[in-house]
Amino acid sequence: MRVLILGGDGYLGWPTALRFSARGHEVAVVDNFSRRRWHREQGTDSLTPIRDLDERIAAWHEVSGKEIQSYLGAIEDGDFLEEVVAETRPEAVVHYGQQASAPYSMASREKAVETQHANVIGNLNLLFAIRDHVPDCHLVKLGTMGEYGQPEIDIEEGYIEIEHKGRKDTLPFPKLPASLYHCSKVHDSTNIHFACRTWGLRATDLNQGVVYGIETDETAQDERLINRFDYDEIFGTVLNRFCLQAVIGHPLTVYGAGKQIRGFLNIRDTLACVELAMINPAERGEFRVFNQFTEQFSVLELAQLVKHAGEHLGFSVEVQHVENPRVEKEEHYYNAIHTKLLDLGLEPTLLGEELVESMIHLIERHKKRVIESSIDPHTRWNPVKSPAGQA
Ligand code: USQ
Repeated sequence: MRVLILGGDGYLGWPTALRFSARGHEVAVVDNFSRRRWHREQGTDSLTPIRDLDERIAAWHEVSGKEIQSYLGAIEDGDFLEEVVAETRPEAVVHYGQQASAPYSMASREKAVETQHANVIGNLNLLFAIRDHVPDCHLVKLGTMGEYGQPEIDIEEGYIEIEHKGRKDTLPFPKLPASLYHCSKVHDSTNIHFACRTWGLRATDLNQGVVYGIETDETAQDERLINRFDYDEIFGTVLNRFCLQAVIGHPLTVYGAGKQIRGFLNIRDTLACVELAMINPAERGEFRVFNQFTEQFSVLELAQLVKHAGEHLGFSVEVQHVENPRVEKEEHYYNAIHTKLLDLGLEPTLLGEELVESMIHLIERHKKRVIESSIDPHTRWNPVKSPAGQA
């Protein structure tokens, strides 16, 4: 298949490009290196020493004999993106090319605007490019479980059948996004759904949970193919952060009570899910939604797991409850349905101590690169401290 991956230099985009290339797909990637730039601006970095995209691609060619084409530019530039789509004529576009950090989007007005501009406009440009050049192409869009929030009812996969005043309909599941980043993903879903209904495009929105892990089969083949690993308060996700904190002797930063529950998945399963969606495309006119995670955990359960695994390896690990910088429910009902990817054949990689220990080993190899001042949370959802209460 001809596949175009937006955000192909990123944490998920790079290993996806390698996996698809390894499996014989014709892969082109687009990136504007914004994640690298945001790190430079805030004085942080990936734990792992990632190479430049050109160097990574050359190394992959050396290792596998396969080519990956690259395009450097911002998808917010509609003319640029249109040219890339017209030239590559993809059968599938995998869209990861977004600002994906909730804290970044809450740090200032400028960063909120930047997030929504990059995400919403980039996605809109993509919809037009697909409509005008490759209308049969399948858009596989990375969404987020955070679009739904934590309602007091079970979360369905995208749609819910509602009976209201004696009439019934199946409608998009209600949304309660948890940050201005998560809001941008809701806006994207609305726009993609509209494009499917109106222009007959085909799309799958992958509402993904929180990803953890570092390596995939392909990135492990050569040191130059290594994946990025973020652990700072802005770009690091919770389990990755806890593993790193255990290694350097930093108390695990549980925000508030720690009873917040989220869906989680291993990075290898992200790639498997995206591939399953891609090779089983949506119908023309269909806006399909999959909930993409494999297990639910509370933050505290993860902290306890990392503490056990860390202590088993000889680290002394303390779990600390820090004041929650976010406005979010700290104790809530959570049951999200996630059967559609399993029905397509997903075989989940389940989280256990062994997996955490393997992450700890990899982190240990690079621990000299840790910038410890970037770990504690400083970005507050509500710096004004008005009585807004819980999300
Ligand atoms: N948390 C802690 N301690 C930390 C970091 C986070 O207790 O040191 C808590 C947060 O308060 C939150 C939960 O862990 O309740 C998850 O936070 P996170 O930073 O791991 O993930 P989140 O901000 O929700 O965003 C991440 C990705 C985002 C993706 C989302 C999926 O950055 O791109 O969309 O996970 S989901 O969470 O399902 O919305």
